[in-house]
Amino acid sequence: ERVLIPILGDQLSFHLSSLADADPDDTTILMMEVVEEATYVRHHPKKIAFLFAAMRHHAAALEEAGWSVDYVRLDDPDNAGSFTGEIARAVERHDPTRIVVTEAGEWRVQVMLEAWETIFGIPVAIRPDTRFICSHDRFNAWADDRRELRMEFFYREMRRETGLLMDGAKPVGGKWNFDRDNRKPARRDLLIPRPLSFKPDAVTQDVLALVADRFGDHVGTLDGFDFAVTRKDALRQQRAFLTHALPGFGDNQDAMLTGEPYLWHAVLSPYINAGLLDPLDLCKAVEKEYDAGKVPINAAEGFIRQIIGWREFVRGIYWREGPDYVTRNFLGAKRDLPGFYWTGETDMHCLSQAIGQTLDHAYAHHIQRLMVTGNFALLIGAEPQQVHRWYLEVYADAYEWVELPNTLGMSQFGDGGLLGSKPYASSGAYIDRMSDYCGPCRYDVKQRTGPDACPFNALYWDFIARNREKLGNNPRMAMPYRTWDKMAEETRQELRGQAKGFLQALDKLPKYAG
Ligand code: FAD
Ligand code: DLZ
Ligand code: SF4
Repeated sequence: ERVLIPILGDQLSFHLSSLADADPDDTTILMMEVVEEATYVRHHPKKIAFLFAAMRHHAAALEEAGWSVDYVRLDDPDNAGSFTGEIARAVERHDPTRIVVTEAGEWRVQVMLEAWETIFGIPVAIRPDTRFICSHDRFNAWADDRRELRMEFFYREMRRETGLLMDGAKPVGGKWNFDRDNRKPARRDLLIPRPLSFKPDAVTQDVLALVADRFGDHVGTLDGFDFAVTRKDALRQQRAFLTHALPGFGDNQDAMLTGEPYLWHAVLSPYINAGLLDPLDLCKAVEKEYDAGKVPINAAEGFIRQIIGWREFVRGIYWREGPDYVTRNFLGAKRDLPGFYWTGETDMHCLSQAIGQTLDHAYAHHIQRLMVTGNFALLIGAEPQQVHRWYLEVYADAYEWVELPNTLGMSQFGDGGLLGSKPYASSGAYIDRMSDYCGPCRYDVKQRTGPDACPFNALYWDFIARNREKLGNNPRMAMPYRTWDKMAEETRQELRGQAKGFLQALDKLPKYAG
């Protein structure tokens, strides 16, 4: 027999389910750089370069391990431009008796894989992606008999099943969650860790030239590209994180500092999501640091929760909710996302910092995504689908299965509360508490109205007031509604007038032309 095994760009792992029982002697692995994947949204050039470079290095590593790899480059003159088009050409070239593939990371591509059997008239086995800890069936079994899906309870089951940070049936340290010890405000520290910087080799330089030529008009800069593009280098970054940043991860998880994009974060998500690093191995390595007394429990637990809790939970939601999840808009938000999301040019310092570094590095950490860019989009009533598209474009770690629930669900409350029990909306006070952004800002975070007032303040109250019908009965929103109701009518009108003026000015700003 002749087996064709297509490996997609985010499947760059050796222990892939499609390869589990494959025999190198009768298998051809197919890897394809295709224009459709690079342009279905206009990905950040660093994201495309990372993926193509990682794909080319992975193909070489597979060949070294004895596999036959048929690698189709973007500049191949016969390149068909899409996954299905390339499968058609590969079927001609190799005349396979069957195709085996690991399931895709998004509905759009999964639908393609599911059509191949009919289109090509040969058996196509689509296998579960076993790089995740929780299978679709396992997630559904957990979710089916629950009225409300809460990450915290799902996470406890994953702790039990993996045995991570468990002391028999009990959580290590006596508590499941040490978040109370986390979330300290930002402090300047001379010892802020830095992610490693990897010098592009000849293969990566070729990719950088190709991406500059073909996708140089996408927003975001390619300059200073220094991502790891091999498993070996990704493991070096993992080690650097464990040694230098993990000990401070919990304490500083929500902190934001001007000019410091990474702080104590892992900066590993592009590598985990593309398959260069294994999430469970990483968690075991974190546990080992804790066991060795090198990191405190709040850091180890907090980090492991992000991976076996949040990461697995959002994936479960994505596949459970189905392909129409992307259309949800619980709050009926319709505003266009302002053009400055694609330039960083705004006098709101927090936004210019978060957006500017995103365009520079294709990275922002969680609190910047949630409480700065996400919060602002939520407060102005931006259409969740536009917000979703932006996040999918600009982050090197963005694939729909993880980006969509985080954006549309957690950040924009578009699903009405599947991901979080209340919207992550806040005034400028939160940003001021967790960052040093407000000091140099042109606006005054303490003022609510007037020309110098921080826009987040009036926008927050306007958001509360205008969404009363949808949010007024949410018990977790009782406090802000009580505060709003206690305000003098005149104050309420001033706040709404201030927000209205700001939104009118915002709507006159240039839109994104891409
Ligand atoms: P750390 O802060 O060091 O966290 C460690 C790891 O935990 C990450 O590498 C990641 O694998 C995992 N993790 C943490 N939080 C989450 C989460 N909420 N969901 C899933 N995994 C998580 N993450 C993505 O991987 N891809 C995305 O496209 C993405 N889009 C997001 C959009 C919005 C609006 C928000 C609020 C969050 C999004 N996240 C996304 C989650 C999170 O912001 C990133 O995983 C994180 O910033 C990656 O950087 P890091 O590796 O330094 O993470
Ligand atoms: C994101 C991406 C990009 C930019 N380019 C490619 C590509 O040329 N070839 C490929 O195999 N995969 C690419 N990807 C990743 C796919 O879009 C990803 O596999 C799907 O989102 C499904 O998970
Ligand atoms: Fe952002 Fe307001 Fe602070 Fe300026 S004052 S940085 S706009 S929160």
